[in-house]
Amino acid sequence: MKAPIRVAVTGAAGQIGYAMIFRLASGEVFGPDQPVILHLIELPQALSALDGVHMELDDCAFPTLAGVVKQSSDDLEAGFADCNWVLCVGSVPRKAGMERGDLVRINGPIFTNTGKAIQAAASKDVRVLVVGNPCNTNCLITMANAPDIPRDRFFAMTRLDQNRAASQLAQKAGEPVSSVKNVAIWGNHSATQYPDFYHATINGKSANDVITDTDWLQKDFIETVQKRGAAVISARGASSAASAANAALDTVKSVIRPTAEGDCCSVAVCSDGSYGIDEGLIFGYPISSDGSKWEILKGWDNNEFAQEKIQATLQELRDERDAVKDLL
Ligand code: NAX
Repeated sequence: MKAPIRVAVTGAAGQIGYAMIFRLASGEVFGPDQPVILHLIELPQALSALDGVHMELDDCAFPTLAGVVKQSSDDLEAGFADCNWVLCVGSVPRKAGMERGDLVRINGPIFTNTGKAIQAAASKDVRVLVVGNPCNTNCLITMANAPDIPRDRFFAMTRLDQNRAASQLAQKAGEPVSSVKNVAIWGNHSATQYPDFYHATINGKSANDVITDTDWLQKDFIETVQKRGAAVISARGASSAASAANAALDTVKSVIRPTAEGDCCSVAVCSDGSYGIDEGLIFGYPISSDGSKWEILKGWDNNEFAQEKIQATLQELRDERDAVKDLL
C-alpha cells in the first residue's frame, strides 16, 4: 500500500457529495492500492447530517479508506490541511427568480475564502476541481485567491455536459455510448456552452458524417445538452446528483490517467489564449493528459458555426468575470 492521499469534498452532506464520497473511498478513482483520507467539509448546520454520512462510510468497511476528517466550513484551513485534491461542491443553489448574475455574487465570497485557505493549508501538489455553480467563475475566483498555486491545477466541471452529449449522439446513431469519442464542450457550464459534434467521432468516423441530420445536430442536439440540467430538475424534482458526482470522478480520473489516442476530456481550465480566448479565463476546452501533465488540444479547426457559438459562451464568461472583478 502507498502512503495515503488526502481528498477534501466541500458540501459533503449534499446530494452530489453523498453520491461521490463512497466512490472516492472505494478505491475506484485513485486505485485499489492507494489509501485515501477524506476531508468532509460542511456548513455548521449540516454537520449532524455529515455524522450520518461518516457512519455509513464506516459501515462500508472500505479497505482503501484510511481516515475521515470532518470539518465545519468556518475553518477551511483546517479542512484543506495537506490535501492533494480539493473538490469544491458546496455552494448556494440557484433559486426561483434568481438571475445568474445574482448567483455569481452570492457564491463568489465562498470561493475567495476557498482559494485563500487552499493556498495557506493544502499540499504543495494540490489540484482543485470546482463543481458548485457557476463553476467556471467560482473556479476563477478560487484561482485568483491562491496566486502561489500554479494555474494548471485548477479545473471546473464540464464533464457532465460531455457525458450528456456522448449519450445523445450514441442514441441518435443507434450505437453504444462507448463508440463515441472526442466530444468537446467549449466555454461555460451553462446554457451558452457549445457541445462540439464536428470533432466527435462514432466508431472512429466523424459524428457529422454518421448522423446526417444536420438540423438535429445544430439545433436539437445542442439545445438538449444545454438544457439537460433543467430537464432533469423538471422530471426528478431535484437537480442532477448521481450523474454530476460521476462526472466529477470522471474528471479526476481523466486528469490522473493517460487519455486514449483519438479521445479527449472536456474540462474548463485556465486559458492560455488558445483559440483566441482571453488568457486567464476558466474556459471549457478539450484536453488530453499523460497521467501527470495535461494540455489543451491545439489545432482544431472550428468553422463559422462553431466560432459563433464559442464567441457567445466567451462573452458570457467575460460578463461573469466583470461581475466579480472585486473578488479577483
Ligand atoms: P445540495 O444543496 O444538495 O448540497 C450542497 C451542500 O453544500 C449542502 O449540504 C450545503 O450545506 C453545502 N454548502 C453550502 N455552502 C457551503 C460552503 N460554503 N461550504 C461548505 N459546504 C457548503 O446541492 P448539490 O445538488 O449537491 O449541488 C452542489 C452544487 O453543484 C450546486 O452549486 C449545483 O449548482 C452544482 N452543480 C454543478 C454541476 C456541474 O456540472 N458543474 C451539475 C450539477 C449541479 O447542478
